[in-house]
Amino acid sequence: NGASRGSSATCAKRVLQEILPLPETCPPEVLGLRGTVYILYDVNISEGFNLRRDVYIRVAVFVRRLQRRRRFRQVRLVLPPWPRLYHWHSQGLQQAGLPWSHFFDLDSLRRYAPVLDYDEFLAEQRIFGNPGAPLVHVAHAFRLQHYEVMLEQGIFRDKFERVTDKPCSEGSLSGGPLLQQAELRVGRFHCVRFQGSAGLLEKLLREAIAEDTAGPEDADDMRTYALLSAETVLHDHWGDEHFWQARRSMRFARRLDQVAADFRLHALATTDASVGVQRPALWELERPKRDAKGGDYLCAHLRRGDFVRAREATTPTLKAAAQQIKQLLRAFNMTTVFLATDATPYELMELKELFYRFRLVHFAPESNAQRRALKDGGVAVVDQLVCAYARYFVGTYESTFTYRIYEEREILGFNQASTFNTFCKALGGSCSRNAVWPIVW
Ligand code: GFB
Repeated sequence: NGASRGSSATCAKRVLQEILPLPETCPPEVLGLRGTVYILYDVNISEGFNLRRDVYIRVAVFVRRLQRRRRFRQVRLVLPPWPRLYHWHSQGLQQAGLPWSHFFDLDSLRRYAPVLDYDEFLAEQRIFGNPGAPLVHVAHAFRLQHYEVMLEQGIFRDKFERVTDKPCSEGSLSGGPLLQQAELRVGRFHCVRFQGSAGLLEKLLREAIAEDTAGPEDADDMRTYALLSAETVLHDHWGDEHFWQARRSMRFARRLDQVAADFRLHALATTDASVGVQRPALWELERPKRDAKGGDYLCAHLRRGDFVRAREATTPTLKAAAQQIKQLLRAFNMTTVFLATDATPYELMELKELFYRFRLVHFAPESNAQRRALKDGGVAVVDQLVCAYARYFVGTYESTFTYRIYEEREILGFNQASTFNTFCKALGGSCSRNAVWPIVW
């Protein structure tokens, strides 16, 4: 099927590379990829890891649907290399241009949508195009922008238009090469005001394809398009079964899963069997359940960093957070809290002092080699995974890091009361809570 073509193409590509001497050019029909449309996308550099995961779902749901159209049977979604994100502070680690395989199980993603990691895309381009050519041609790149006025006579309408009344050029707007990848060369660069859900992108792409295609003989050419600032695009239907299928396919890389499982075993004495979570090997085989028990610990996701300043009104002080956690531990007759946090080492020391008589557990790589292997993003994923298996979870108001843990626990089958909990600014006060978006099967 379409979803597995990505991996068979990759496999065929490796065979070609390793066994056969490459001819000057290798026509796409050799691997049955005539007419392939590659879609590159990117997200504004200031957005964090967990919003980027949500943007992936918007685009993946769109591309999976797009595959049903004859013109897009061979569509491929190219996963943007992870730039060094603003929150990845550690020095001395190579944290720029990370592939998606560093964080996610690509085979699992591919069973939902036809995705390629960026290096796989480059390899396909080089085999099918000119093997010696250093540049990859992107026919059109679209930088999506919000409309200045969203409502028309009080109505929100899905629409887009190319910007012609203001200057728009690749250099002046992107501040660097497309997707930070020096080999990408754009044919035509457009700024597009865009308002609406991902489905509307089909029209945008069709218009571009029509502009490029002189006649029927062109229709089978391979072409690449880029969508920049893809966070502008909304979900077609947020939170429906398609959203959740894409979300369930987004399993973490096995290496990261293993590090989290080892840590849970050694530091928290829990296994999948003891917490009542037996996840099938394939996400497609998961079934609704609500009986996960969770390990004998509470997990708290305590967002610090920029939240302390930018969201002062809703972010608790360390003391107020510790009071709330201790109250919950007493209420559930537990003694151990696993703390997931981006707190500084100094804040962590302060927190440890606030937890005398209780056990505070925190994950840190056990060696420099492990730190180099996981990198900051991998450590954060381990934190999320350990929280996903806790008996009870409490997270930070309006943090997408917290929201992704809620989702993971919904998939694993916890009851909602143990999951959708939010820190208040202070103990005992009434406060805003995060939204509850239960899983749909
Ligand atoms: O993931 P993220 O977008 O969540 O960004 P928010 C927060 C980043 O901080 C994570 C680190 O991706 C991690 O790198 N981080 C946060 C953590 N919590 C933890 C933790 O418990 N453990 C570890 N190891 N790392 C967004 C920001 O943050 O909130 C935006 O990305 C903006 O810049 C927005 O500020 C309001 O949704 O929490």
